[in-house]
Amino acid sequence: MKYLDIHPEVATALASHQPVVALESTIISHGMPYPQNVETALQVEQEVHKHGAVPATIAVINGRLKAGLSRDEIEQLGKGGHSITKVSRRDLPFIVSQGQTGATTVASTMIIAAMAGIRVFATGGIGGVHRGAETSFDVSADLQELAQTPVAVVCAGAKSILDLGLTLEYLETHGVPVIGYQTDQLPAFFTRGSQFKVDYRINDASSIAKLMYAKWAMDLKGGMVIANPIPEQYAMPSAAIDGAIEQALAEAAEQNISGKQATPFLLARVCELTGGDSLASNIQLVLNNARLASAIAKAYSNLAH
Ligand code: PSU
Ligand code: MN
Repeated sequence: MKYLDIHPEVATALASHQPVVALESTIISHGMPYPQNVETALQVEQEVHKHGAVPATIAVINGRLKAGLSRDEIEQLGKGGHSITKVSRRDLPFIVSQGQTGATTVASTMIIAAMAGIRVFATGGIGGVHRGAETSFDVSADLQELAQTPVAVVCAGAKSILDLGLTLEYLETHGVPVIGYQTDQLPAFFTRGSQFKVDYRINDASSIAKLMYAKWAMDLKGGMVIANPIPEQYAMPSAAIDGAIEQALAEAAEQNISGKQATPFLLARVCELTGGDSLASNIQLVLNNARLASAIAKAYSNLAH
């Protein structure tokens, strides 16, 4: 593909059917503060390596779609923080054609992963249907991407800055399976459960790989959500998190924050309001997702060739 650069280590792994795990970069620039964002991004890559897969952190650098970043590029995205353009599907043509740099969301990371031939992607939380979407129409492009692009997204569910019930309804409408890894409930990012059920519970990585294989062998378009609860010891008390989320939502409404600013604003406010606690939990759940994604990528690479 004309605009795509695959990092040599990633290209070698893909050519020899070795497992590769895609990682996103909006979580670096907009999801966590500096310098923990850079430390975490590097640590997540190491965790993928340790678990037998090759990491491919994805972003757009000077107009090039990158599957696999250098240390300096990760540092640049982390230091830049909110001044880095957040790039989702609709932003790609502008950023690429103008030779600019941007951090990729779940949606655009899926697009670039699929172009490169990567089928498994680990992140923290996906975007979804925002609370009040019945009037704002704010539905993350991540959900439409899951409906059309063949990548399995391993996440800790979604933060309850979103309407989790409407998010599940939207995914159902668009044919996106939501799989709970060793759980019956949809995890709510900082907490292991919620009042919502996943579609199917699967207890091991190789059965998840079989589901991926079956979906794509039937030519069903789109991806799937693999919801992996935060490890028990890092989960947060829901009262502390709910209070921070309610306050952040109220502030966003007061300040008329909307569109692509909404999610980064809410993420940053929840992080500030809960102090370092939520950041530590956030880091641990991403590492946990990287481990599961590596196991799934290994199992899938054994099936798929
Ligand atoms: N939720 C998180 N952390 C994140 C994001 C969401 O808990 O970093 C980021 C992801 O990159 C996701 C994006 O794809 O926010 C969704 O933004 P929006 O709601 O504007 O589509
Ligand atoms: Mn939105």
